[in-house]
Amino acid sequence: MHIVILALLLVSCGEGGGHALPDALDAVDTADTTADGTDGEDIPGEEPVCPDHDGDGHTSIECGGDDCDDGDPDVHPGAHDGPSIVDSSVVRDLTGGHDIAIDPSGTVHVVYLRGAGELWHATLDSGTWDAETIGESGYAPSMAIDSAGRVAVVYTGSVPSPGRGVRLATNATGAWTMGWVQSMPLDDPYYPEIALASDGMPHVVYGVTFDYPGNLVYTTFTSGAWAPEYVSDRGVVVCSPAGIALDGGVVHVAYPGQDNEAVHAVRGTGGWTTEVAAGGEVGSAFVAVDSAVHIAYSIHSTVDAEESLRYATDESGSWTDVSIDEDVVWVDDYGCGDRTVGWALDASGIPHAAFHDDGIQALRYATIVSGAWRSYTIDSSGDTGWLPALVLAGGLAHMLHLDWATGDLLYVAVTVPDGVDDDCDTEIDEDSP
Ligand SMILES: [Ca+2]
Ligand SMILES: [Ca+2]
Ligand SMILES: [Ca+2]
Repeated sequence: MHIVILALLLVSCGEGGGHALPDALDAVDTADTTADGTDGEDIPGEEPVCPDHDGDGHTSIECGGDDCDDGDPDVHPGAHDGPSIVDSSVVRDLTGGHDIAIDPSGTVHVVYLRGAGELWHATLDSGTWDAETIGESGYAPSMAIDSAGRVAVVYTGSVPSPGRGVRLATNATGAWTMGWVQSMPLDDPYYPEIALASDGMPHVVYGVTFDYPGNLVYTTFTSGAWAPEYVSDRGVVVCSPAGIALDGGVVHVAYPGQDNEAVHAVRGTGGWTTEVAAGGEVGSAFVAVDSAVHIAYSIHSTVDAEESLRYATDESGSWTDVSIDEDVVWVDDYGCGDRTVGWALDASGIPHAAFHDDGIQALRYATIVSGAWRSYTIDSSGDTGWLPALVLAGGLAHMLHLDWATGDLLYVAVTVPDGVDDDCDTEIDEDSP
């Protein structure tokens, strides 16, 4: 009698109407678990001895297997743990000086120099870079995009045309227009960095004079004119890059001060106030802001320096600092005033850094994973990682960097470490892509 019932069940399954068995049961129950002399058959209602519910080929730890998450097929021994490269391309050959930003629709924008310093703008469209010339020459561009998708680029103007000084190019009207932020002869402006307020208003910081100590100028466009003012009386290391970030209407700037410290300056209603965020032979400093201030700074030295990239924050109520990557040999060697760290905060307030490691001539990427900094080698294909720029969007860290050996401008996007131990070795997000 039971033979008849079994036959009816098998027919029922075979006719495929209403009796679907779990795929995991089909895939993994390869043993003769029913002691009926047949391996791997589908037995309705019978669970295999040790299931692989997510079908990744690994049975769960609970029944003696090694899958630490049997509900996620991407988690199992041997899985890649850490960021993964999801996109990469050569933007352009033979460039120098560049920046990256992402508009509200998620389109990646880059700006870069070609030839004798002609400025170009390109967007990434289905794996292809659509490039256009901005129509002017300059160097050291910094780019920002506002909530309406309008692109603004500040750069140092070229001599003899358009002349020395800080320029602003914007496509806000649909075509590129250029104008002076600061022309000579007020000192000698150079290496501007830009941040845009949510209303599109540009806020720019740049260095002036080549005499030590130089100084730092902040300006914004109010009442129809640029209104430059000195950020501080602490001076600034000659031709060192500074960073700017906005927190609502409050402007934050970080820079290396005249005593080689990392300085944090805030523009409140009463003007500028400055404080020392961290000491050391600081060569460059970059700032990002949420409810706290987050500064990345490089340690400049004439010899290879350990801990040449550090992080300072006032998150705890007072300034603390820590090494971002204790293995990095050198991040600070490209030349006068060039960007040494790509620096951004994600929506959770976690900082992310892109930088060049001269020890291995590679682009490195670092972020805080489970409370500690972790670094990854992203591109060691040539002498890569120079002039790193970084922006976060869509769960990815998008980076732009230069291969010094070939002159190629390179773009790469990686997944942000997810805090999951994907390979079940109890260490979290430890692998480079
Ligand atoms: Ca499994
Ligand atoms: Ca799994
Ligand atoms: Ca792991």
